[in-house]
Amino acid sequence: MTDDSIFPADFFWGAATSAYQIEGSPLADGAGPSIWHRFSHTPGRTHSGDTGDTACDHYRRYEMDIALMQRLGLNAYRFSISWSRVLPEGRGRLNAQGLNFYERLVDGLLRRGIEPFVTLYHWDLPLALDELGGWLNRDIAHWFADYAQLLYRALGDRVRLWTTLNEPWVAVAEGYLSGLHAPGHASLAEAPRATHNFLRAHGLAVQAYRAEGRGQIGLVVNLEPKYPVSAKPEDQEAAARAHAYMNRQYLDPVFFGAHPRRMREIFGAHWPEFADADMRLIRQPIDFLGVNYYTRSVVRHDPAIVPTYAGSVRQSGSRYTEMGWEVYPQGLIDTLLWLCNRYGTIPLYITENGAAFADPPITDGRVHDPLRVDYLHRHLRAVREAQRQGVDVRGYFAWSLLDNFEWSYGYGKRFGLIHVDFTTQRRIFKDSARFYREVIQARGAVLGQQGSADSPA
Ligand code: IFM
Repeated sequence: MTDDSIFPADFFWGAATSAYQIEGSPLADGAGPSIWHRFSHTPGRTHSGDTGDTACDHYRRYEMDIALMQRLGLNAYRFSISWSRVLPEGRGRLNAQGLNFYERLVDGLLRRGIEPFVTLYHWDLPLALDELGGWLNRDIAHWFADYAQLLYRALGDRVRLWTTLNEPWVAVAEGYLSGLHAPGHASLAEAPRATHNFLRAHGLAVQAYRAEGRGQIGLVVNLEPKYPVSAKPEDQEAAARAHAYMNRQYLDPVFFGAHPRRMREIFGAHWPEFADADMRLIRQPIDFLGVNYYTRSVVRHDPAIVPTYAGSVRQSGSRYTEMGWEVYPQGLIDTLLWLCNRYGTIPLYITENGAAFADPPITDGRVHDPLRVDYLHRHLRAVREAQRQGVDVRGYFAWSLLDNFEWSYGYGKRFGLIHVDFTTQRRIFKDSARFYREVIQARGAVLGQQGSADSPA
């Protein structure tokens, strides 16, 4: 008898992090500052004035962290490269010591049988490039492709899986529209231009990879299904707008070579015409798609929410994380099925999934985090269910390996499977890490068989 809950033998069991959130030492060994360095050092921008100056001190403790990954049983690790560590001014002069850090990291992972899964951009733009206009300057597509090419050449003999951008939607919505993230702009006119340049940069970097890459390249997007709160036309329309804005804004151009028509409805006169040649550049075939999934949104028309006029309705009876995100594993299945229906059967990775909960105090050297265990359990079951329904999901990366710097929330939100004491840098496996290890060892058999992904573990 076959056990239906068993994941394929070549499934990637991973965890994810990003450079600014864990590395610390942002200016060490010749590195240049990033926009997040400036932003977090600007009073009032982050919770308690927290910065990534030390974070998890991973830059100096990476060997210990690789050993923890091995203890966890991971066979893949998703991390990002700090552009300004490698190119302090974002272009031109190489900082060999910065590049060497990533070479040592990759070699250390491979020695322990862990597949490196590299993200080229996870929000930490070199400050020098921001001073030239950053994502608003069309030249950034070339700066990014040159940086990407340098890394393909340096690491391409060892890294087989690459992604260009992490969550460009968040980078624009928070960095150029709400101003809650670096570079801290709040402009309806800038957001569409930044979006378009992110997409052009992605397209050029994929093109550069095709010229010499030996592995696979994709893009990572954050997706969140939008369900209308009622059958009223205005709520249905609001949900459709929110869906186009968050879920289709980056994927339609990449897969179809066109921005969704609703973008003009959302941004009005601020949404420019984009050249056909740009759209052709953006529509590069990719080898896989990375999906970051955390929650869903139940949507109603809300004139106060700019630019979509779509607000979220809190669901009584649901559990919410410390980020205020509803725990809703069925949304992951719905999202994956929607992706396959709309864009075809491309290989998929769940490149982030996880939850911030207020962990209880450490007792007997243990961190008991039953809510995170339950979250993981139900979402992993959802992944398996999606596979059973025919979706080609090839790997799962828990967010995050370690508690870390949660952007404007600073160290106030903990997503880690591994607890980090930010004073001593001591790491402790939470119960969720132990649970994940068991799941990996059993290839999912411990998740339980059938049933709705929504029934609590
Ligand atoms: O911490 C972030 C990560 O950098 C990008 N995706 C969502 C995570 C949780 O907010």
